[in-house]
Amino acid sequence: GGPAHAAPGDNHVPDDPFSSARTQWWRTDHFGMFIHFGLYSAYKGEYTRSNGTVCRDAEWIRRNCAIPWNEYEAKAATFNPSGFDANAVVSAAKNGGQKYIVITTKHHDGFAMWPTAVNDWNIHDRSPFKRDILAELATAARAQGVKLGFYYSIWDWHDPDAQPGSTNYQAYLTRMRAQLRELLTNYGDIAELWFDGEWEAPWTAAEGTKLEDYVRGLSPNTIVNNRVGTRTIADGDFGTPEQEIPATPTDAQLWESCMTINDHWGYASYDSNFKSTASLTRNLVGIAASSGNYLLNVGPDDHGVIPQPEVDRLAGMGAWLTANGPAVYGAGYTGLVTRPTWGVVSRAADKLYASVYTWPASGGTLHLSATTGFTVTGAHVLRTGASVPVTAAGDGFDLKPTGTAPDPIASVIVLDIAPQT
Ligand code: JFZ
Repeated sequence: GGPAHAAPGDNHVPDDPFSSARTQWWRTDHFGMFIHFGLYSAYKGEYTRSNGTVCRDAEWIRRNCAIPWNEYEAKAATFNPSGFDANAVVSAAKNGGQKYIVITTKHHDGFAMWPTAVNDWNIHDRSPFKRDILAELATAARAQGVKLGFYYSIWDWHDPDAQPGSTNYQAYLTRMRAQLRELLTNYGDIAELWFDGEWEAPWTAAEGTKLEDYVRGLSPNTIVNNRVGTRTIADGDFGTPEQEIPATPTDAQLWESCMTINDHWGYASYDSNFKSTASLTRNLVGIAASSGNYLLNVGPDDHGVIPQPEVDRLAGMGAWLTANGPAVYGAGYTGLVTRPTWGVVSRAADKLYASVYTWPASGGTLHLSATTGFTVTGAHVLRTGASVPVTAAGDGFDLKPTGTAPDPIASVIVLDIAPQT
């Protein structure tokens, strides 16, 4: 039987993404690292024109700053990110509690970050950097138990056959498939495939259906985003809200919200508008409590090194997760309570995890409004084990924790619940 979300006539989804064995680890883990790293990183977010004016942008810099292609290609000849350390990248993810990594293999500039045999617009053929960062990442990720996924832009500004009005678009699509075959067969298991740029002609929904069939045939266990098609609910395995936390959990589709850690995806040396560890952590908790995934981006610099403020924030999140992981890993939407003003509540089986952002003053109460009947048999602070008194009150329960907040980022109270009778 076809999955409930499939459109009529849709036969390219192999099974229901919710129940598929393919997605279960992903639905449990909730948290991944996005990496935007490409030739654009070499610009450090700034292009100085010959007349001295400066144009700022990150991974879109070639287009938005109208860098002539001959200049952009010349930049490739100097691109040597020799500081790239796959083990350090994977450690940064692992220390942050991130269970998977999705790296840009080819962004809209069309520049392949691996030694593709399909064309010579790649880091191996055009730059002095002769290493294969995807192979290095795959090895390091496997060694450290982190999963690896690939971002791949369908939109390609560089390939002449991919341009609007192309009379030879199929030739580009053949090359695209050949590159995807390399990515899905040369680097071990690929956990996730994150397509992008599907909104640009000449790409069509019909091509998306064929592409999804193709990648599933090559790698049936790879989780595919909905930008493979036209982001209908039948496209791929999961939706891709960008820079947002959907207000209400959706039962219709798996989803993964990708977000920047500052204000750019790719490296921009002047962008120090980093989100705080607390707000990043609360994003993760809020997303997990709505049964979504959080793909938090880092932007390695022109040397291939993740900026230290980004590494530090991940480490802070990881420290919080070490103490409070059960509120995120394996947890999801409660289906039992409304979201309180003082924090967010997630659930795993017979436990609720109340992540408290605003700890009550001495003698104060945290009220939880129930949307359906259930009982609470006990509660305690996850980090300290301190018991928390709970009483039935009004439309739900009152929690009366004592003392000061055990955790300034989010203090987790575990409620043991009994199923409604
Ligand atoms: C795309 C890329 O253009 C961008 O450079 C970055 O890689 C990001 C993750 O994805 O940008 C988008 C894609 C979709 C939307 C907005 C920006 N959208 O749906 O609003």
